[in-house]
Amino acid sequence: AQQPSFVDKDDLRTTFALAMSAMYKAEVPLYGDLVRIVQEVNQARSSKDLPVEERLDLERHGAIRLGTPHELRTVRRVFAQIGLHPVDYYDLSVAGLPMHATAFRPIDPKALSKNPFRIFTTLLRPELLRPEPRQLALQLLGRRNIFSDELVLLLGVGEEQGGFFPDQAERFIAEAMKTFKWHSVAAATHEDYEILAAEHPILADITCFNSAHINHLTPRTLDIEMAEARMKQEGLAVKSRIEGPPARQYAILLRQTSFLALREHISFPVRVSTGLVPGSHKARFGEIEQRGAALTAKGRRLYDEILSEALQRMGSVDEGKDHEEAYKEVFAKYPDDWKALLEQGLVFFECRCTRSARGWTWSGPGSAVPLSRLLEAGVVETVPITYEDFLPFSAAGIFRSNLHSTSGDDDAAFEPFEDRESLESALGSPISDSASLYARLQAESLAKCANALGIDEI
Ligand code: OOG
Ligand code: NI
Repeated sequence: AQQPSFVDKDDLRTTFALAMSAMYKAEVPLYGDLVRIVQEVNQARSSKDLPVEERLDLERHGAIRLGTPHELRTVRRVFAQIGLHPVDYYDLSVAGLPMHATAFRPIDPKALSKNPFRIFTTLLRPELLRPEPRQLALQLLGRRNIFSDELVLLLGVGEEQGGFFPDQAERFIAEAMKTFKWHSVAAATHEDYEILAAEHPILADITCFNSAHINHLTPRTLDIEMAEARMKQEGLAVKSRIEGPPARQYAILLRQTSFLALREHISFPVRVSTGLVPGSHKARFGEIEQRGAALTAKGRRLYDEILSEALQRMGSVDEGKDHEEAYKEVFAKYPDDWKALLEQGLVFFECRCTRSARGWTWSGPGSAVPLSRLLEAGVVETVPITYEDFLPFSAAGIFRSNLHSTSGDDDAAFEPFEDRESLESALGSPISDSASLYARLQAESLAKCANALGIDEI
């Protein structure tokens, strides 16, 4: 008989995402409503510009928050089994959050096209906390174990074998879900919870439970404005604004919004007896996203410049409609036609030969042909490379909308600084750079076209 072979990692990622989606819908019924709204909006929009195999009913990302280097390293190993790898470093301390992050995502284009599901993963930075809450946080984190014995065992087996056989894969997914599920009984007393929440609401979320509960999942919408309007119509409490670039002709980067985290009933253990006391906690929400072209370093610099100017301008006008108008007005400076984006080197693109490439020969001097000439001749076309990553400012906006603090953002008790090395050392592996990944895709597509056209270089 034929040996059963390993389950494909991309397929396993889809199984994982589906399991997570089912679990989250069961845990947070409102999230099921959000998915339905997004599906209705996507159906209402013509889908003519969608690649054929694109599966819109699959979530595009989720997020978890971890407490210790050991947790992050183990999660990295779990995610590697479903084809997810750390890409890009996000410093959230600039936004007053005592944490930094990476995004686990598929890296190669084939894997991305099969299923681009990713998980934004933050790690607590205890060194940014004041000594007392820090000590309490570390004490709570030190005594918790968010991985089942079975999961750790399977992980070792999967790593040694180089994959999972179908029955192992099934157990692996079931055990992994335990790490990310919600616990309605806290692992800390109410007093400890309050101390940590007073230091930072996110700190209580990270340290007071015996799991790294998934805090949101995010389907992709074809029309974020329409989806936002429908969410409001149905009475969902929607975040005050859509993060990222305003609506444009040519979508760039990432736009996102969400319904706000729900206040949920939680029981807290009592120190001196075996009883429980009631309380509540806010962590979980539902988000939607719309993605556009990845930007080059130059394009990103321009985006960041305009973003900070737009935010400043927005801050100087009254809340409400004018607010968004001011934001949009500043962003009007960002070129919004494909030719300009391309010519100014602001976007990453994939080069493809057209049908006219057949039989075409280069009659000019030399054998390196500028892209512009090939575009003029109609033998190649350029298509945007989709941005697969996150935006630190938008992420901070999502975080902030879910913390009840009404104050500004500068009330943090620490000086912000980046610390990529310590995140990499916690991971036990280097973090890839998204810009190099996009640049490589672009270069490979150019080389392939040059080859097909019989020229040395484009
Ligand atoms: C993560 C927030 C960041 C996004 O889409 O930018 C994020 C969190 O709340 O833990 O998911
Ligand atoms: Ni998100």
